Amino acid sequence: MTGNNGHKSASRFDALIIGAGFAGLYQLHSLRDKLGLSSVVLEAGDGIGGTWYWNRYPGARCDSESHVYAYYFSDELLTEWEWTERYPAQPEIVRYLEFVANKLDLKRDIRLGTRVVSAHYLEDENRWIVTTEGGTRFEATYLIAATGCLSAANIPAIPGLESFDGEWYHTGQWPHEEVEFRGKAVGQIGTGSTGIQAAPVIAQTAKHLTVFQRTPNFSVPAHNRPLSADFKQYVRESRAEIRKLIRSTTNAHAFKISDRKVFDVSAQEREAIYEAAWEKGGLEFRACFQDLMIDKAANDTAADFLKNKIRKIVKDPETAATLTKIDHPYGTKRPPIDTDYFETFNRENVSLIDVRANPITRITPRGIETTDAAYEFDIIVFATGFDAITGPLLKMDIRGRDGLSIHKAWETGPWTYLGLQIPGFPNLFTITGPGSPSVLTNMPVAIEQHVDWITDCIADMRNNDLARIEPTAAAADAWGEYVNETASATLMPQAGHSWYHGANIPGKPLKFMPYVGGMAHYRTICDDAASRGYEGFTRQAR
Ligand code: NA7
Repeated sequence: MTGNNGHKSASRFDALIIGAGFAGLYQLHSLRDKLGLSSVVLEAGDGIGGTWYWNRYPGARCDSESHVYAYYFSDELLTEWEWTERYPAQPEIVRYLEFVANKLDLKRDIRLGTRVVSAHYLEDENRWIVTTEGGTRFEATYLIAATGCLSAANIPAIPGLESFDGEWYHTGQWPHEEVEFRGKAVGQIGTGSTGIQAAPVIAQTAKHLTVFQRTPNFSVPAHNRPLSADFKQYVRESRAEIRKLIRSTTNAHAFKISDRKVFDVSAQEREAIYEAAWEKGGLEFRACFQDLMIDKAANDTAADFLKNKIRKIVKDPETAATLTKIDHPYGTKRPPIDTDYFETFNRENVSLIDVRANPITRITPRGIETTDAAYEFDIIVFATGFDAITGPLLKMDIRGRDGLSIHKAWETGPWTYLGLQIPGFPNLFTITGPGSPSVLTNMPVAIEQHVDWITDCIADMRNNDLARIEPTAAAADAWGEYVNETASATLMPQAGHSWYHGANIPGKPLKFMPYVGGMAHYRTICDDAASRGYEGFTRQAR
């Protein structure tokens, strides 16, 4: 870390990384320990963990299975860590990341409690100037946004929230102190993956839980359980095969999507396949058939199966009807997995309100009003999701060449090449950015692939004495069209309210953001671009 005059400077680095989650930690290790660059991570939270630092709501747990929700770049990390449950709970994930950070001695280069508010590129100096909320200034040649896809909380602008006399929390900004639900009337808005995890846990202690549902959701049981000694041994011994598998599958999980098609089997066989997948539990349900995401009639068979399950579980027919009025094909919104979500509606202390039929009109000092009723609460829980994928980047004042702001560049939606870089923003890299598979995958695999690509890219530039890289506008245009076409070839666009295309945020430009073509294929595309001399990018010496 040397300044202009050769003296060490506290604020000038080769690389600045924003965010200390899975992505930022591995990026720091890669740039600092593999390339020897002076690098620092700026992290808004007072601890590491990124998404998992903030999402500590009741029931918070990852939907990826624990043995694949881990870094696979290091055998040492893999052999020294042991997960305890089939799906890792939030505290265990944070413990895992602490273990990694300590093992790799990362903390000395992480500045906690340091929220980045702006990042401006100075062309003459080929340098990014980054400013924090506290007014501290950092400078670097490379800027890497490891800001996550689901880190900008969406608190809907419901009139009157400020007048509410009780406590209220967004699940993605959950307090570190215990929230006491015992004896309390709780209102929960939202029934996405988060709401589906939180409701059963809150219901266990609350006096009464009222769930406000706008869009009903499919959900498959998680069947979480402690991992057996045999399974732990299998994971330890088979890490090479597991690594190979998760790097070869569409969604970067340890399961392959079946080759068979829905109507290649009899109705009876199909039912048996769905039943077995339901019993097994987890995200693998969508891998039962290869055409579930492209053929509506095929998808309907899965949707019907899952709706029938809800009707069997939920005793009150009216509640069951509200839960099964699902308006999108299965899997076109992120399919949640659950522990006793539908069973929770059989409890005496839980009720379900259909806010599609009777929307929420305002929040009052005492609770929530809809068009037809008023409800009183001690606590309101917003499980209302995120300004996903682009939100964390747009929250910062990022300006590239000639002062071009990211807001302007993305006026009609995100514009990137490979989800890795943005035209006009030299040396800025976005880990799991829009246009990459990101949220459609088991994230650590997508993160490792991006970090490795970025690290190789920077190494190659330095070896060739190149100062800057950015994609061409033509490459970004073509990539955007391809991402869009790929999504349009599936049923994905049929989910009207999905955050995948920004529809959950009023005024957000509608554009399908993640690349649906699969992680393995995407990896090849990125590798090919690099091996063809960074095709689609412009690289300059000065
Ligand atoms: P999601 O999946 O965006 O879910 C948010 C939920 O909140 C969803 O049911 C929304 O209904 C509901 N919502 C949002 N705003 C409102 C208002 N104003 N009124 C009523 N209901 C509202 O976020 P999650 O946190 O559950 O999950 C995000 C991802 O984290 C998840 O997919 C995993 O990848 C991990 P809507 O569906 O928009 O009608």
